[in-house]
Amino acid sequence: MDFDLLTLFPRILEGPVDESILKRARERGLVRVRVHNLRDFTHDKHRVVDDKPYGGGQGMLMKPEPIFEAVEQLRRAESCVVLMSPAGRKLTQAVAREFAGKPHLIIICGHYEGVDERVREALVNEEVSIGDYVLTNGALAAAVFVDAVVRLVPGVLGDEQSAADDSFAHGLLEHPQYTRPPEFRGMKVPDVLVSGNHAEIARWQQEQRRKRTKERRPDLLEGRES
Ligand code: JF5
Repeated sequence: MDFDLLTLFPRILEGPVDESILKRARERGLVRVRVHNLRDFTHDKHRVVDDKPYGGGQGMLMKPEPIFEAVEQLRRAESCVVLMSPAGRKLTQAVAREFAGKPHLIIICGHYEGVDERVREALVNEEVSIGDYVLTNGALAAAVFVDAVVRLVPGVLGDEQSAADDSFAHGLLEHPQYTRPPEFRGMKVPDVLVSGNHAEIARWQQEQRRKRTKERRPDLLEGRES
């Protein structure tokens, strides 16, 4: 799977892209990620990427020309052009799964007060929000989006089970987990987990997932049977 990220702040994306699971996925040839500085798609002496909004109002908008130039250079027949913006579809695990099936994503990171509307009208296929809060910089939102999508690409996680088994795969929160030592500062690992009774353990974990979800995220239980 192939990602092209368009941003005014490429260094914000270089850290996440060059570390950990994403780094390994790239080294294994499972994903390709290129980060582009939108300033490199300007032609004027001062490499201007923003301008004042028509009709007044405070703040600056991203100019359409560098974004159009970049997308037109990078786009292929199978590309999906995504704009990171608080006005987009809310990112959920289901949305991440949907995007993990696409061969090429071109991701535009919004900055300033937003982008010229003609970018949306003529270039953008999907607008994605990572949540209802304000960021100054769409590159941070893009890093989150790419992370959520990449880990769902087949082969990226060492153990294929890790993606299948984790939170939201069941539609529930994860059960409590413990590692050694069996007692730490007077706090003990629940007896059932050290019992060796695997049927009993599985039942306990399922019950914990249900309880924890009911208490903390009842919204996740709406419209589901168990
Ligand atoms: C941004 C104008 C975009 O991309 C985001 C965002 C996504 N979810 N929540 C926030 O913010 C960056 C800033 C200004 C457009």
